[in-house]
Amino acid sequence: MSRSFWEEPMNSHANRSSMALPAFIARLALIVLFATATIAKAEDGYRLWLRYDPLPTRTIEIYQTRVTELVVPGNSATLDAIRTELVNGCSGLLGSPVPARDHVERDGAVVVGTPRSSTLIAGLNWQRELMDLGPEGFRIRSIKSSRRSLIVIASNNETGALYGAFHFLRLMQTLQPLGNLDVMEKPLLKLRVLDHWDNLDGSIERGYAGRSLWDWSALPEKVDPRLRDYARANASLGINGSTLNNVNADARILSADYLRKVAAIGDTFRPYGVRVYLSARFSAPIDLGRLKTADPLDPEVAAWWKKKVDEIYQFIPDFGGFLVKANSEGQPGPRTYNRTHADGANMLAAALAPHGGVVIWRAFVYDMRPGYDRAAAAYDNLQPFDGKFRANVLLQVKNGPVDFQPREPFHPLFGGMPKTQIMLEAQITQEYLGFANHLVFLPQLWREVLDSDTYARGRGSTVSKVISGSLYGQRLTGIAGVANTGSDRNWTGHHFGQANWYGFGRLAWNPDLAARQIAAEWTKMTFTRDARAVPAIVQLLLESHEAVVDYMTPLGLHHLMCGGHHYGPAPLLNTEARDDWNPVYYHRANEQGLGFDRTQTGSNALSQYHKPVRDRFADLDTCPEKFLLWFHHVSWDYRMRSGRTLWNELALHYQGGVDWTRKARQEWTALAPVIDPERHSAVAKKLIIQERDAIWWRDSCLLYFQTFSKRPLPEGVEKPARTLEEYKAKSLPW
Ligand code: GCW
Repeated sequence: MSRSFWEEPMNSHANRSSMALPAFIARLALIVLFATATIAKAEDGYRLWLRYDPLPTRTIEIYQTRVTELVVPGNSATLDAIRTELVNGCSGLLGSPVPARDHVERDGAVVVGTPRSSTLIAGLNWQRELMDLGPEGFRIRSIKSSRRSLIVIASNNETGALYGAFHFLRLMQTLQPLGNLDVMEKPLLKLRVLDHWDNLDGSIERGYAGRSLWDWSALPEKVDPRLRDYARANASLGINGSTLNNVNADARILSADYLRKVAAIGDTFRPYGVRVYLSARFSAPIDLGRLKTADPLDPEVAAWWKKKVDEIYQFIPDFGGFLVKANSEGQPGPRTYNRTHADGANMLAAALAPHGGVVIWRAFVYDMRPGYDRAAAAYDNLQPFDGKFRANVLLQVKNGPVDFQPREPFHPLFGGMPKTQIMLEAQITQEYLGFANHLVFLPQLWREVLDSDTYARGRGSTVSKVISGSLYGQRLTGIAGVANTGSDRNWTGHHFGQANWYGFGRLAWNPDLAARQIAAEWTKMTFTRDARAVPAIVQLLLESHEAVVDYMTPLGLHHLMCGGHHYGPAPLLNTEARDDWNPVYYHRANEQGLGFDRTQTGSNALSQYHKPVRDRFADLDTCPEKFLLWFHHVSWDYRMRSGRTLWNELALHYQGGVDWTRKARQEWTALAPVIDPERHSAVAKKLIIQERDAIWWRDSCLLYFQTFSKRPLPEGVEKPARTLEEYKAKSLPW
C-alpha cells in the first residue's frame, strides 16, 4: 500500500532480539516519543476534510465487502492522482490496504475512469448519460458485470472521474450506504475559482492565515509539495480555478520571469483540474511594455496585450484568463483614458478569445461625488454597459452593494444586467468578520444571498438562478471566492475557517445546497462522527453568522469597522480620507435616530432593485428588520415588530451576540471528550477572543450610539465593561 502524503512515515520496528536491554529501552522511548509527536502533529488541521483515519468498526465490516480493490486503468497524471487518492483514502478509512489492480478480479471492485481509459466503462453504454453530465460531471453506480458486483465511477473526462472519486470518498467519510449507488452529479456553474489576494512579496491582502502559499523566490525550480495538497483540496470540492495574485495587481506577474513561475504552479495544479488565472494590471503596457499609454482603443496597446497573451499561453497552455480590478480604489483602468469599462474588458477579451481564455471584470467600482451613495455606485457605473461585453467576458459582482459586510442585501446588479454574464464574488477570508479569530460559518451568509429573489423575471428569479444561467441562459457562468488560505499549518488560521473554504467549494458546485448539509458533511469529515457531537457542532455553525451580525452590525447597520484593517468597531470614526470609508457615513446616527435613508427621501439607491423588491424594502411595514437601517433612517423610538423601541431592540441584539459567544464556549468545552485535544484547545482559545471581541463591539457601539439616543440600556443588557472614553482611546487588538 502506498501511504498518503498526508500521513506520517511509518515507524520502523526495532529488532528486539539482537539488541541489549538499555539500547532497546532507549529505542523504545524514542519510538514512543516519535509516535506521540506523530499523533500530535497529525492533529494540526493540515489534512483538512480529507482525513482518512479508520471508520467505525461496524461500518468497516460493511464497506469491506463493497470496496475490495481499486481498478483505475490507464496512465495520465489525473488517473494517477485518482488511483493514489483512492488507495490512500480507502485503505485509511477501512484500516487495511485496498490494492490497486489493472483489471477486475473480484466482487467489490471500484472501477474508475472514462470510456477512453477503461474498456469496462466503454462497454456500459452510458454514452448519453455521460454526455449530458458534461466534462466535469460523473456517474457513480453499483452494477453487475460478468456476475461480479462492482461500483463504477465514470465521466467523459478524467477531471470528472477525479471529482467522482472524491465524491465517493465523501460518501464513505460520512458513512453513507454503498450498497446500491446511483449518483449523477454535475456542477451548476462553469468557473469555480478561488481568488488569492496574494502579493509578490509573499504578503496577502486581507490574509489572516500566514503568508502566501506561492514562494515566488523559490519558483520555478522548487515547487512546495504543499501546492499539490492545495490542488487536491480544491479538486475534492470541484474548485477548478485559482487566481494567484492580488487584484491590486503588480504588473510584474506578467513578465517572462514570473510567467515561468506561474507555469510551474500550473503544472502542479493541472492533474487536479485547477486552472491558473492572473490578475492583470490595466497599465501593464506602460509598466512592462514601456508604451506611453494603456488606452484600450490604441492599436499599439491592443497589440501589446495580444502578444503578451500569446506568450502566456506558450507557458501555460490551459491558462484560464485575466481578473481585472479597473478604476477602483486607485487602480488604473479604461476610465483613465476616457474609455468605458466595456472598451477595457473587450480589448483584453479579444486577445484571450483565440486561446479560449476569459476576462473576469470586477464590478467593485465606486466613485465619490458629494452626496454620493457608495451602495449605488457599482450599478451606476456598470449597468449602462449591459449587452456591451464580448462573449468571453464575465462581470464579477460582490454579493452585496457595499463590501463584504457581515450582512448586506443582495447586489442590485444581480438581475439588473440580463445581457451580461454575471459571476458572484464571495469573500471567504473574514475581512469584516473577525479575521481568523471568529467562528462564523459563511455558507449561511451566501445561502441568504443566493436565495434572494431579484424578481428580475417575476417571482423566483433568485440570485442563484441569475448566476447559474438558468434565468437568462448565459453561456459562461461562475463564482469566485476570495481565499482564506495561507501558510499556516492548518491553512486557514482558525480550524473552523476550513468550513468556509469547504462550504464555498460545495456551493460553487451546487449553489442550491443547504447550509445544514454542508455543515454536517464538513463536521463529520473534519472533526467527529459522534452522534451527539455532530448536531451540536452543526447547530453552532448554523447560528454563528446571525450571532456575529448581532454583535457587530445588527438590523442593517454596516461598515462600523475600524478604518484600514477593519478589525473591531470604530462607529465614531470620521477621519478617513474618503467619506465612504468612515463608519459615520454609513450609520448616520443623530439625535433623531439611526440608519442610511436609501429611499426616495434619501439616496434612492433602492430604485436599482426591481419593483416588488424595491417596494418591499421601501415600506417600513414590509422591509425585513434585518435590513431596516440599511434602507431607512428611523427614530430611536420607532416601534419594532416585537413592540420594543429601535434603541432597546438594537441593544438586545448586541447582547444576544455576546450571549451566543458564551454559549458557544460552553458547548465547545462540553465537546472535549470527542475532539482531539490539539484542535479542541486551539478552537477554545479562539472562542475566548471571540467573546472578548463581542463584548467590545457591544459596549463601544452602544455607548457611542447612546450619546445620540440618550436612552438607558434596557433590562437584559449588561453594563458596559469600560467607558466610552476608554473604548475611544484604544482599538480592539487582534
Ligand atoms: O474590501 C475592499 C478591501 C480591499 C480590496 C477591495 C477589493 C483588494 O478592503 O483590500 O482590495 O475591497 O475588493 O478590491
